[in-house]
Amino acid sequence: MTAHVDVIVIGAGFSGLYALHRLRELGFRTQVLEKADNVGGTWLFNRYPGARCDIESIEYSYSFSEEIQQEWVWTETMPAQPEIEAYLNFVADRLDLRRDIAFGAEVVSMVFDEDAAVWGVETAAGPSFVARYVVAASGILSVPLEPTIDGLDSFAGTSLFTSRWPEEDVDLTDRRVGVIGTGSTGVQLIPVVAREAGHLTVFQRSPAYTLPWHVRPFEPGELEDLKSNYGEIRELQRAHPVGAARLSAFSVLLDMLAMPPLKTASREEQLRAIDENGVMGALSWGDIFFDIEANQMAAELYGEAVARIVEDPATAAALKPTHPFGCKRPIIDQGYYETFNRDDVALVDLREDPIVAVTPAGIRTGQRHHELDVIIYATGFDAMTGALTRIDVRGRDAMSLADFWGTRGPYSYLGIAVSGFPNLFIIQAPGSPSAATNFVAAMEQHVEWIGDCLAHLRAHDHRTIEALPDAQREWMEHATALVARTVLVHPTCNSWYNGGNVPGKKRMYMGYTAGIPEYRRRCDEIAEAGYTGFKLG
Ligand code: N01
Repeated sequence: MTAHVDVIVIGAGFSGLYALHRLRELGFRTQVLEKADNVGGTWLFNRYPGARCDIESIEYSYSFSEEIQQEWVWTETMPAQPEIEAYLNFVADRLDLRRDIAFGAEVVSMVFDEDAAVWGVETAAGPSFVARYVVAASGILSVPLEPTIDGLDSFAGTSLFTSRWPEEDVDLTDRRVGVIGTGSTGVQLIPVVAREAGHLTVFQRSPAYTLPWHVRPFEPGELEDLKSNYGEIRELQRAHPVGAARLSAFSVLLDMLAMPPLKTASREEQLRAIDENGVMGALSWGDIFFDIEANQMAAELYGEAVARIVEDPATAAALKPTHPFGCKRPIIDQGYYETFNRDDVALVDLREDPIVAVTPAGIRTGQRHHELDVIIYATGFDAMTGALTRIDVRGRDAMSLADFWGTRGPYSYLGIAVSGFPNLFIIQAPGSPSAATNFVAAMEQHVEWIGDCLAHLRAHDHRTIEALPDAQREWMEHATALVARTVLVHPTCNSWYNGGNVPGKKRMYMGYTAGIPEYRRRCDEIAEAGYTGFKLG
């Protein structure tokens, strides 16, 4: 049976839930298709020990509803995964969203019917849908990157993946655990696993830059005070380039830009910086995002700061990063480097001693065999494009979105629409601010802009909207020019920001770095001028 609706929304994470609410309010018959059995998106699957957001809870939350922001009670400054999952469930119930969400409904194909100007959407379980519009709220970090290591399936112990961590408790007590991956996920997980496991071996390919951060419960009355001031907090957040005006992993980067240059700093000044501020002091220089030599000097200083924390000189040296700081997403931690001072934690530097294979009893590197009971993979995501390229999306002339992005690169217009794919809106596509900002703030702007756009199309009897190729090309040139002078495009930078973490993926920086307010201004200008750069049919 095929159901007919106005809009299909793919995904019931942060964006899909708000899209459903907004579009329903505007009077569109909207159906959400969610592959999981509950709401939450990436915050449902990534339930590994230590999972936590690195933006403050009062900013990493919906701003569109005064009732929700007053009623929900956050317990900590930066929320842990269980609290975010509970929050999204609360929102789904509070707004009565579940009645329009089909769970266990994984979208496998979407074909645009040019004559009828509608999308035909098929799910793996069978039910199909026809809708004038599709809003892909399928997430920027929702498709795990499965490592391709020889023998991975042969392991006789327990294999765990951070991106699909089991719901039931995992007992690591007295077990020999190996962790592969030292990005944001690994850096959060490693100190927690070290406290629980009998022995932990960290298999590190690229050492991380990570800044220590104090996360704490709210003091009595503190959250109430903040809530009484929510209007102002949201206003400041809205005006802030990263969509988070309070201290966050992103705002720290912006603060660094305002610091004096490292290249002209004396040795005394450099040492004072790490005396006073440790690893943070090593990186707090204004020139390191634009000058690769300054960046390399900062990496050296960072290594010195790490060596002051990590007692074993060989381990400290192995923890010193070699890629430019800033070219990967910033990371904050709670006790990461201190973890390596434990007797029951070992570090394997895969640059010196690479993994050869997973064996039934552990991991074999070039130099030895590491016996393990549990292997945890924290190996990242096929970000930004991965969710949609795993669906067979066919636009005009049966053009495949996966083929287009795979050959041309991850192009879009405004990070929201792709030429050749009419009536498809993508929440935070490549070319949108998401990657370098508070995702929730960036996403809310997208949902609101899309809602207004659909209302405009309905009011003016349009059946289609499609990005024009020239507008798309100019947008990507503009987004690319913004980062051209920065270390973000340095050739040694392999990150989910540029697809460099996925073998064979077309490499291109996928964010928009002029900040959310500037991005919003441009989007609004385009809408007010009658959706310039789009063809309305
Ligand atoms: O993924 P990553 P992540 N053998 O890609 C390594 C968000 N997030 O899940 O760098 C050995 O950063 C890989 O090594 P290398 C946040 O946006 C947010 O950690 O490719 N190693 C790297 O060390 C973040 O940026 C929060 O050399 C292998 C690691 O795995 C994004 O999610 C918390 C390997 C992957 O790091 C992704 O973070 C968590 C292999 N075969 C996540 N394959 C917060 O809000 C990969 N690696 C705090």
